[in-house]
This record gives sequence, structure tokens and C-alpha cells, in this order.
Amino acid sequence: MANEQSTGDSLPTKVAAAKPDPAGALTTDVGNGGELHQRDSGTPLTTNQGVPVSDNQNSLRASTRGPTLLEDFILREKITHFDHERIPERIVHARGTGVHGVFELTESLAQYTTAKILTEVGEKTEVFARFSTVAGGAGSVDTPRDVRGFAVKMYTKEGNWDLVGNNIPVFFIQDAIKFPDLIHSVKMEPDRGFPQAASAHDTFWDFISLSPESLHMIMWAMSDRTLPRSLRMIEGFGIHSFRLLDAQGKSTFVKFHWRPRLGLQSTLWDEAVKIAGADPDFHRRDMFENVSAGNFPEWDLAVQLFTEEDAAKFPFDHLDSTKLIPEELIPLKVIGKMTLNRWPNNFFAETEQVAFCPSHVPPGLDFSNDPLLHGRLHSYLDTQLSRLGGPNFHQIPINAAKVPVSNNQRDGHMQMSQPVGRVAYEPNSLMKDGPRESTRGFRSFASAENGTHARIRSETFADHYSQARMFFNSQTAPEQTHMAAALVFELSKVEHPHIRETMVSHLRRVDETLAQRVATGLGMKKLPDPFPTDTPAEDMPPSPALQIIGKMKDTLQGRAVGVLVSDGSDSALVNAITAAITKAGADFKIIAPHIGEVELSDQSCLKVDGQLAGTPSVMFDAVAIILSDDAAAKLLKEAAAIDFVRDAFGHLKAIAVDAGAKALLDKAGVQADAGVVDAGNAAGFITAAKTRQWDREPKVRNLP
Ligand code: HDD
Repeated sequence: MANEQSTGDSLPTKVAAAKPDPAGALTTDVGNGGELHQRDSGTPLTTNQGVPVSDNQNSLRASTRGPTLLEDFILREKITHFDHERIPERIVHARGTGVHGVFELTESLAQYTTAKILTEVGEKTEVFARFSTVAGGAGSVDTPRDVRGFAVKMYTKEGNWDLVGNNIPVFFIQDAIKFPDLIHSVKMEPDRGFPQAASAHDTFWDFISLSPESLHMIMWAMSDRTLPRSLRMIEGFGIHSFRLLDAQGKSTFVKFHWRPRLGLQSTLWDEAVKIAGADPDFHRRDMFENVSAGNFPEWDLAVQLFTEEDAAKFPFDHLDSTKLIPEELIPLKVIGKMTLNRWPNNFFAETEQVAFCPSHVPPGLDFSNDPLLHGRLHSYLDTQLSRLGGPNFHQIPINAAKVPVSNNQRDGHMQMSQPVGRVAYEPNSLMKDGPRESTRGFRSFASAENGTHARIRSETFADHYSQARMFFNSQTAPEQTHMAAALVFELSKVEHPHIRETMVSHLRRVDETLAQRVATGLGMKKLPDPFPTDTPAEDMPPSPALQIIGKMKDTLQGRAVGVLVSDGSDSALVNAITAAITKAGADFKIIAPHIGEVELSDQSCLKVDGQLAGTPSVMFDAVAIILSDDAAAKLLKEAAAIDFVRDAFGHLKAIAVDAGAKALLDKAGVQADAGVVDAGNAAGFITAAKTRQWDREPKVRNLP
């Protein structure tokens, strides 16, 4: 039952003087500042035992100024509950943002599986998605360089299906036994407790340099994929091969992909760093604001389907999670759409308590033999037991299946159900309508395994460099440059030269030009020898589907534009540009030197969304600056205004400017280019704003 508590909507009324009742009769409350708290005006405030509370401002005292009494069970209950408000945060993916939504199937996979969610076209299934960073704690910022978790719980008619993926289609390691070491290496170093939410430190790169299997994932981690512009604009991948099983038990392998309808988009590193300071909740706020405003983000669910025979022809092993199947080899088939359309009522109850387990699959799905997946099938259930306190976490509303759950499991911490009758076992003859096995129940693929029982890594897992090279070769020139810059940044934070050298020796196996660029960036006089390997990279055809820039959609939809104005700004220009932004499907925020309203040139008033110093240009995809001459002259002395312009330019954004704004650009040392558009040319500004000005990058930054 819901714990009914005051919503806080009825605020206390301030009165001039509230008098303490000397006899202690509860006719008047004395709170801090002499506030009189309205009694009997809303839902009664109660203890957790349902006892109404008459005074929530004062603890029970032996005398007016005297000691507080142990007898005060109301105080003790309230403080005790507060003391236990926190549960252990997730060891990884602690920082997350959850949203409710719906999945609708558009193409049936009935040929391959019996799973209803994948066969009943038009059926809508409720979902809860949680997006996360990996390394940082629950209170860390939203925009570090990090992989993003993409976990979706689908409340299907045949039980819950958790697709617990990331925004990158491969992983760091091939075997789950290495996972604790990987995570310990990236987390805060144990002796010093830092760095928080950062891979740029010795222990991470030490581990990576000694784990060649991670090189492909490192290429992704150093790409702009780990700097997403918005959680609404990331791809999601189930990563492992799963199985689809038909009614005869025939198996087809499947990989799952989520594709954002808004397209992929990333930030630049310098921008991400500045966003972290300007708004540590940047991604959570972006999701909250858009879902609340009805701009529901959507993803297509696509599958890659292949048989054992297809897999035998791949030049890699699909059971190895450090490998992907290029779309050019097995094309994606779109089968449905997920729409996220409802913000949770309560962050803790839903986003924090949601428990995902890759082992949660409905009948008609099954697992492949990926050794990383097999470790996960154990780990997630185990972690929920300590994080949520016991084996009944499935009864918490956010985790509960939307279909009846009936079995003979009993008791345990926080048991919420009250089973009736004397039978708690099966088979039995005493409870005729008790839970029984079902012919529609979950079945595992009947596989014939043979081979040596041993701690062994398959030969087919030995190639660590070919796909790393393919990924690098598939990128556009600016994306390759960003990867080199990211490696230089991260390895520059590494204190031990031998770790830097080992990393460059691996990079020589991936791509000589990349290795050279990074070595130069790290001030190395000569290249170290390539890392010894029996399995050097084979050249694979590039896969343009792995780019971000090349795949960017020609749209401003779902993006945000900052419009910097002042009192006296030209109203016609402001109105035309804001109308064009809205027409393009984007959002705009009015920024001004002061909060409240600005009065435009035609005396109309415009509500201000953000004060200049607290709303830097890093919060936006493009900016328009329309200022009166007076305001422009004043802002020439305002560092926040100069930074606004300089950062927008440095981050390769389109900038719309009027005459007043041009003075600001000059002061910021900005030399206008094609991305700096006259504010009178709203259409030209929208076109420029749909992309970054990549040509500008070499002019504003010395890149490796
Ligand atoms: Fe994991 C959480 C994704 C490998 C052990 N993982 C977690 C979450 C995501 C992933 C998205 C957060 C779920 C949420 O929002 O609550 N993990 C992955 C992916 C992996 C992967 C895509 C590789 C393909 N993970 C992995 C391995 C292990 C774990 C190999 C252990 C052997 N992961 C965990 C965990 C977590 C977790 C410790 C922490 C909190 C939780 O499970 O519920 O059990």
C-alpha cells in the first residue's frame, strides 16, 4: 500500500507572533521563525504505525529548555528511518536516470521465436528504461567520458525481460572472471579515493595495457560515443548474441540494437568538461524536461539474425563480447519502437530500486555460450540480494512482473505476500489449483556440448586488433582526431611512463598513424616496439555505420538553442529567430544578464529562462545573440558574455549575430566563418545549427 504522506503542497502560514502554550496543551505550534503550522488542513500526518502526529516541529522535552526525552518515540522513529534512507549504491552504473515507456512491435519474429513480445504485432508492452554512467558514484556528474548503460525492463505477458546493454556494441573483456579487476582499476584508486568518474588515471590504463582484448572497446571509449549530447541521442546494444527459439526448439542467433529516432549526437571533450561544472545533472535534467514537455524520445528496436552456419563463416567469434557483427555483414531488421513517455513518481522507489538481471528472459529467448554473459547471469541476481536487502526484491513495485507470480518460494526478508493454505511444495495432491509446470514454460536450447573441461580461452577469441582497426578506419577524419586527442589526454594523466609506452605499443597494432599521433602528443621521442602478438590485425572493410558524424540526422529536432538577449533587443529579430527554432522542432531558452523579464525594442516583455552567468553556451547546440547597443557595450566587460561567445565558437556551434553581438565576437577574438550567421537570416542559421562547423576545428584547437 502506498505510504501516504504529506506532499508538502500546503505550506505553513507565517504569522507575526506565535505563543508557546505554557501548559504544553497543543493548541499552537512553535516552529523556527515563529511559523504557525496549519493543523487539520490536509491528510493527517502519521507515524509509520498510523498514529496521528500532533506536533512535527518540537521534540518532547522534560521542560521548556530542558533535555529531550528518550520516551519520544515519534522523534526516534522519524530519525531512525532517516538514518537508514540510503541503500548501497550500485557497484557500477550507480549514477542513473530512469523513465517509463512503452514498446510496440511492428514486425513479427514468429518465424523464429514463440516469445509473445516479439510476435504480437501492435501489442504495447510497458517498459522502464534506466540510463547510466559506469564508473562514477550516484552523486557524480552526468558528463564524464564513460560508457552509458542502456537497460530496459519490459513487463511482458510472459514475465519480465531485462535487456541490460550499453551504448557501445562491444565490451572490455571476454570473460566475466576479469570483471572485478576491470572495475577496480577504473574506480577511485583505493589508497587515495580519487579520481571520481574518470578513466584518466594509472590503474585503469595499467590494467588495459595488460589486457589486449580491451583494445577494440578502448577505441569506442576514446571516441565521442562516450560523450553523448543527450541520453535521448544514444544507441543501445544488447551486445551478446542471444538465441530465439521457435516452437520446435530450433535456434536462431540474435543481437539487439536500439536506434534513437533523434539520431546520434555527441559533445566535444572541452564542452563535456564545462557542462560538468555548469550543470552536473545535464543529462538527467534534459530527459526530465523533455519527457515532462511531451517530447518523448523514441528508439527503433532492430535485430541482427543469423544461424550457426552463418556464424561459422564470420572472421571472428560472435561469442566473444569484444567483437561486433558489422551491419554490412548481417543487416539490421527493425521490428519495433520504444517510446519513453512518463517520468517516475519517485526517484528512489523506481530509478534506484529497479533491479535488472540479464537472466530475466521470457520463453522463446535463450542465451548463447558467451562466457561474459554467463558470468552476468549470476552476478546481477547476486548483487540485488545485497543492494535491495534480500530475495524478495521482485516484489518492489518497479520490479514486479505485470502478470501473476505463483510458486512455492516463501518467507525471507520483507516478504509482502500472504500465501494461504498448508501447501508450499510441488508436486502435491492437497492443493488442486496450486501452481503447476506449464507446457508454455521457459525451455533452454538443447545443445550438445563437447570438448575439454578446462580453464581455457578459445583460439577463436585470440584476435584483439582487427576490429579495433576496423572501428578506427571506419571513422571520419574529425572523429579519428578526437580519438587521438582523447588518448593523449587520458595517457597524459598517467604518471608511469611504462604504461604510456605499452599503450602506444598496442596502438601500433591498431593503426600506425594513430600510434604516431598519440606518441607525439605524449612527447615521446621514439615509438616503442609493437606489442608482441601471434595474431596481428587483419584488414577488414570499413563500416560507415560505426560513425557518429557520418550518421548525424539532418535535423534540429530535439535540440536546444540559447538566445542571448537584453533589454532593448530588436524584437523583430528575436521573434523571427525563435519562431524558426520552434518550427525546426527545437527548443529555445532565453538568456539575459538578469532573470525575470527583458523589455524588447517594441516594449514587449520576454520571460527570461536563464541568467547569463549560470547559463553558459555549453548548454546548447547553437546560440543566437541579439543585443541592444547599450547592452553590448556593457557586456564587453562581462567575462560570462565573452566566454559565452568564445565557447560557442570553440565548440564549433552556429552563432546568429546582430550588430550588437558582433562587438562581443570581436572582443572574444572570434573571426567569423560560415557558421556565424546574420541574425536576420533565420533560415541560414537553422541550416548551420543542424551540424557542427567541423572545418573550424583546426582553427581553434591544436589537435594531435
Ligand atoms: Fe553489468 C550493472 C551493463 C558486464 C555486473 N551492467 C549494469 C548496468 C548496466 C550494465 C546497463 C546497470 C543496470 C541498471 O541500470 O540498474 N554490464 C553491462 C554490459 C556488460 C556488463 C552491457 C557487458 C556486455 N556486468 C558485466 C559483467 C558483470 C557485471 C561481466 C559481472 C560479472 N553489472 C554488474 C553488477 C551490476 C551491473 C555488479 C551493478 C548493479 C546491478 O548489476 O544491478 O551486477
